[in-house]
Amino acid sequence: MESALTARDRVGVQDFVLLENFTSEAAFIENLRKRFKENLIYTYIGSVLVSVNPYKELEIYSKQNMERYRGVSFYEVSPHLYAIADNSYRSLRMERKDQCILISGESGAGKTEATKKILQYYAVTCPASQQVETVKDRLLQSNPVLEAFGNAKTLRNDNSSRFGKYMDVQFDYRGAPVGGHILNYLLEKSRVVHQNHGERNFHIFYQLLEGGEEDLLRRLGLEKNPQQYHYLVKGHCARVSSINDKNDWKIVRRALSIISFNDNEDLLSIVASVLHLGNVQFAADEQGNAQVTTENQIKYLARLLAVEGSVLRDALIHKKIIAKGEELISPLNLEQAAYARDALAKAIYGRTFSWLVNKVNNTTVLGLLDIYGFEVFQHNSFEQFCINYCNEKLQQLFIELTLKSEQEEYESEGIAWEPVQYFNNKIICDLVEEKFKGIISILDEECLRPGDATDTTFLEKLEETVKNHPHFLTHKLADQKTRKSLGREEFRLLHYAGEVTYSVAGKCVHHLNSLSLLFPSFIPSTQFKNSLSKLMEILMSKEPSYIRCMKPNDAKQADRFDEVLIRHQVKYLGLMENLRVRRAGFAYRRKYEVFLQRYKSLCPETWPTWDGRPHDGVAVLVKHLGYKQEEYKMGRTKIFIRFPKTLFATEDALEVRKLLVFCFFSEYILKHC
Ligand code: AOV
Ligand code: MG
Repeated sequence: MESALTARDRVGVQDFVLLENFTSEAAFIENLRKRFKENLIYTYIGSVLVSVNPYKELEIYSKQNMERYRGVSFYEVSPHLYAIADNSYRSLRMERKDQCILISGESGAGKTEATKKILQYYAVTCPASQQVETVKDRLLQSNPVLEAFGNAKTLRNDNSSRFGKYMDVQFDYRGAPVGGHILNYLLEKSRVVHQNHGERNFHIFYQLLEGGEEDLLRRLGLEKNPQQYHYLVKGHCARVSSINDKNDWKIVRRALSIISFNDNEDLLSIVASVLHLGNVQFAADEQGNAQVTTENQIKYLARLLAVEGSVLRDALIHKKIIAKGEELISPLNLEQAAYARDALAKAIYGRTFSWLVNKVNNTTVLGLLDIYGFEVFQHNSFEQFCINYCNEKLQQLFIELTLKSEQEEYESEGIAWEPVQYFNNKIICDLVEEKFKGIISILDEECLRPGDATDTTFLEKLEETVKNHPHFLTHKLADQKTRKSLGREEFRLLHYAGEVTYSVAGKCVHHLNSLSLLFPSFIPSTQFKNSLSKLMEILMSKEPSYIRCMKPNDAKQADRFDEVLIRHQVKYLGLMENLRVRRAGFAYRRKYEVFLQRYKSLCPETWPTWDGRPHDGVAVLVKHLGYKQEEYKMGRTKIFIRFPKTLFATEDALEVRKLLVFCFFSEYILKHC
């Protein structure tokens, strides 16, 4: 039998707070590496779960394994998503407090997979009834539908979520799920009309073409081949080896019917119309005005969108301006018409997506947040800015709540609080969101200003307003050395996770104004900010659990642990900060009952049973074990142990004892059988 000591050597510790050298990043990463090698992808920092994407199927998600975690105390079983899921569920039922599970990490780290696995856990382990089965089905089946419309292949992830998702699951008094609600955030609409090299449009387009029955495609006027559609060829990779569009189509069709869409065909008509729209072409007449040259597409579009062909044609090549109460119609040039076409395609798709989410929604409370991860590309635009700001807010919430809960626990246990030094990223959030002088409010002000606002005036205004901010830099503000790395149409933010340079090109497009006429609910960035702050409010009102996902390499490969990449994520997920907060005082804490139950065999006075208060039993036990005064504290309901080595010594003693008992038994069996 392997001793506790050698096992620890091989597989590391299952909770980072038990690392002897807890301030060392190297020790942290070494522990992750050891565990990853043994396929142990989950590790705790206290109650936070750290997960490393295995990029291969592990045998840890079976129904039997789910049962192992059901109703079992957090620390009695090895770290797992299910432990977090079960713990939240139990707190929800016992303490009657709303819970939320926050899942973060970079693109491809495993957030969406984790969300799905947690939902599956609830679907299997929660009590059921006929009505509940329907709810469970809807909750589970909403996933393939939303993924088909909201996910796409990117360079980083073959199934990347291009929208943020917050999902509420409501449970009744028996703990059965009775409803759910999904909030979605900022779909990356630009993908509808453009994809970078090696990336695809949203899955649904390819699924429909690959899997759609012949007569369906005929009715929609579509050809099977994605190469026929301008909106599908920008990334030059319609086919991806890891994706089976034909099969996925079947799953999505089934899912759509389970969440009771009777009007599937209407939905697909709209999807098809986006493809047709992408194939609408223009030519310039003698005056330089755009004319539609692809009448066939207009014909299909008119039918699919149920509008007059001539009205649609006119709308694509004209703009309407309202000046002094009068409506003026003027022609568009080629470039403007192409822009209007693309804007319409994006808007149609975006609205369809919101409509879908509404349709999936029922009533509401256990929240699951799966949002896009922190992103740094070669070229970062407005969308990356919003995504990273969102992550910045989540990090702030994380630090605040971890500190808060730590402080509260010390207080409720009657133990003196020892302050912790940490980096508070509020300064960056303020830079983005402050009223009047934050980046978002300047952006909106400039973009919505009629007349002469441009990308450069936006940048100048920014420079003027936030110039001395330590987390903000532009070409003009930079020193000689850094200046070279910044373009004139860029600004750089020093996020908590690292530097990102954003391009302002195309931010202040005037088309914004014309578009908002077409679609009055067009969302300016302030609305994104407001919807985020509403989300933060929702999250603050619940008791949070955290899952921090990491990806082990950029090649999407199993068994490859790229230390540089991991170190980067440890840094920007703020894990060392988190560990420091958690280890500020005590490495280990357990309820007296649990501690006594586990170690009572090590002391003749507590073995086999202790009849008094668990608190007193533990006091007797640790005295017997020779714990020194400075090594532990007795709280109201828990014992707090300062150093891992104290606990390890106790664990080792237990191991020896188990071994002794085992030897004794085998001898007994030999003698008597
Ligand atoms: P993400 O949600 O964090 O990225 P995903 O959850 O989509 O990342 O994970 C990416 C891929 O990694 C999946 O498609 C799986 O192939 C694999 N994977 C992740 N977790 C596991 C697991 N526990 N076991 C096996 N394979 C896994 V993004 O949405 O791009 O930010 O925007
Ligand atoms: Mg995802």
